[in-house]
Amino acid sequence: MAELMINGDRLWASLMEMAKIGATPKGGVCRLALTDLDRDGRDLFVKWCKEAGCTIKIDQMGNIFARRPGRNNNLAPVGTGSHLDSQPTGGRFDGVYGVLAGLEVIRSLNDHGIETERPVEASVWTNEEGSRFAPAMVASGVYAGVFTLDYGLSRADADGKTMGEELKRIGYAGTEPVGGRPVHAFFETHIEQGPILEAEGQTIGVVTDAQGQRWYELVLTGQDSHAGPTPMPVRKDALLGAAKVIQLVNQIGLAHAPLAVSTVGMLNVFPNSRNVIPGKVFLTVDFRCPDNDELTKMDAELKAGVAKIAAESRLEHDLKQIFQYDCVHFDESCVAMVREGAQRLGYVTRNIVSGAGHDACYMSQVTPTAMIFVPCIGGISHNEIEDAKPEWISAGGNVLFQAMLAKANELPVTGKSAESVAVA
Ligand code: HGY
Ligand code: MN
Ligand code: MN
Repeated sequence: MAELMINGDRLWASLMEMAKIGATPKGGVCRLALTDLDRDGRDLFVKWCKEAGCTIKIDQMGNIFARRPGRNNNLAPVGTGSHLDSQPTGGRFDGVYGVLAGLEVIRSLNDHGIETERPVEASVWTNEEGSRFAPAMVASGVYAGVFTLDYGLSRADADGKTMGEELKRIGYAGTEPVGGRPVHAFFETHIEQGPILEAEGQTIGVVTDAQGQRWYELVLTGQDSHAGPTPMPVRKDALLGAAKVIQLVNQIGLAHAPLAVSTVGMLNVFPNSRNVIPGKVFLTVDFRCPDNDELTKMDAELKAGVAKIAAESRLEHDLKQIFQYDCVHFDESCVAMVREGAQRLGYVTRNIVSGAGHDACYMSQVTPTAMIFVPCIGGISHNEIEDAKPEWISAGGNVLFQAMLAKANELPVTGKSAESVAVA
């Protein structure tokens, strides 16, 4: 039987259409979570899904579920999806590729006139990036029961606006409960956001695992004073202390090479005036490693190192861990389904560990989950120049189609407790 394929040109065209929303000068996008531009992207996705015959449900964290009915709508659905929110200097593929690949599967099921046993759902997860509102993946985290709904809705941006207020403002404060319903399996398609697949000439990355993460916020407090008359020995220079912490964070990453990575991504200096010794600095730390024990050691080294630097520089310090999840091992039967589909379609394939976090990381806590990676140009992402080849985008969509179809036609295991769910 000729393998069923998606319409890659249509998927590419949808990606380019969505990329017009929040387009930035260097060819990227800026659609920060719950801004008007995020709303516009959501509205376009919902419009396309309705045109494809889906019903739409939105939960209290603003997660969107576009459902294509199956033969038996009492069965748990097969889900796929990712995010539409972007980094401030984000690209046209991060997140949105997984959202629109899910829509393309639904469009292709329609084209091929296929009725699946189970319903199929394409989803959009709120605030995956953790850029405007920290932490990352907070809405899929609420869905997975890792965060409470109150915690999620109370996340505030730098201006003190909360996710709850912004969801209401853009019209995506849904009424559906967040999570707590069976999902038969979940797949997320994503660009690798790193250099391996392209460098090795691979088309599909079969994602077996995702590395663990720890995010910290540090406030160093010294004393603002005049840059002229204040003698060097008596200064309490918070920015000098921060410079030493930035060096420490880099050294910790290097000390746990080759797998660990460490980043200081944000630095706010107060009062940030050229002739005032900075009295306060806020900075963020991002640790990642595919080994939980290494992350624990890095955590201890950070805490000890920051305390030493603060004492030596006569600074107060407030170091908080704001986000953490352990390494993720994806469901082996779903991973095998991705691998077999890719090989059946003749794609060059390799196993890979995800360096980035994804909503699939939290979904793996509530349902069998796997991810499909495709290369991106130069391995660059979280950058306006992020790019991919149309043939890669089509390949990932075809592998997703195979996996979703297989899972959507799986009948309940006989004898298993009734899996039927009340159709809300
Ligand atoms: O930080 C991450 O890995 C993702 O982009 N939120
Ligand atoms: Mn992403
Ligand atoms: Mn991202």
